[in-house]
Amino acid sequence: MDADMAKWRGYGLGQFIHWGLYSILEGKYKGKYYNGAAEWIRSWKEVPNAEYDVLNKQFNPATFNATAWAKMAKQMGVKYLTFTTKHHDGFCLWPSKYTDYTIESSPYKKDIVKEVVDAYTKEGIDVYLYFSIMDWHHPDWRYDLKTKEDSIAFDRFKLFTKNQLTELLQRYPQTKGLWFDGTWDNSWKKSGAFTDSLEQYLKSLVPGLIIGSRLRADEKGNRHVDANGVLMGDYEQGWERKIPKTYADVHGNDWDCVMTIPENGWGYAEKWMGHWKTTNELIEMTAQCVSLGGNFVVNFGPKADGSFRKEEIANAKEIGEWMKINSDA
Ligand code: FUL
Repeated sequence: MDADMAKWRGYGLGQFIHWGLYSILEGKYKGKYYNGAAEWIRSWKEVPNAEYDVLNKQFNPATFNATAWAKMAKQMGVKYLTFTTKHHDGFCLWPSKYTDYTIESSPYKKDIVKEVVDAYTKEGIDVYLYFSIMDWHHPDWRYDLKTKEDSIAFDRFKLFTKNQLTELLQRYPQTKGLWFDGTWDNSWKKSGAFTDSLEQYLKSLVPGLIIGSRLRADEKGNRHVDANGVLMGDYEQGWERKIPKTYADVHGNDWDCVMTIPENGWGYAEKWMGHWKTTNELIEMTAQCVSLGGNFVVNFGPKADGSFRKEEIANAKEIGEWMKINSDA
């Protein structure tokens, strides 16, 4: 709906949070550091899946306080949050009734998505749910549909996905939108008709729901446009860790850019990759995105216990001081 997109256009600054079982491993396994994004460590073949998939038994974020997270975000000046309900490893931070691999199976037990949605909404920060279509844990997930069995399994997976998304929107009706990930494999690309109908269906559940372009995988590149070059979804969701330079780059679309503070890696890692961006760099990026009509979304990767790295806390505080003087909200 127009009013919802008008609000979206005015956000300017957002916060992304990546939190899950990968946060327990901190980017390393048996003392060896994973040379990739920490949240991808399960796909590092040296971590046996059987060992990764029991990390839920250890997830018990003692110091997690959703209200404190939301207050930090408020002080930072962010207008919306995108929160990982389920990343590629398939672990759900809400008690989904469609799989056992959820927060309910952890010692923590409580519904983290609810705590986050409630706390941020209370601070007046809109909440968007990150949802990975790719699911390494689910037996019916397929990278490609090569056999009839693959197609049958993936049909079950599509239903599972639809059920989980329905569940999320019904449990958290305050949700403003969905940020999709893990849609690049052939199995999903071959499910175009399903994704089209899924998008319409989700929008019918929550009037005004905003859906990023990545739900619908395109055949060629990552701009998620249809055969006629028309953007799929409500906004362009392809700006990851790079910022458009000119108006021409953003094709006149609505868009947001999501950014890691280190060079790469979204989940918590003991040793982060590359340069840790300074507050000034993050502010310049915010200004550049806003000047090109987009929103800038800074990622945070809390530790498994729910606390933030001291560098992140400092970035958030300093950005907030700048926002207080330089933004009109
Ligand atoms: C990517 C994912 O593969 C990363 O792990 C991260 O979630 C980033 C925001 O999107 O596609």
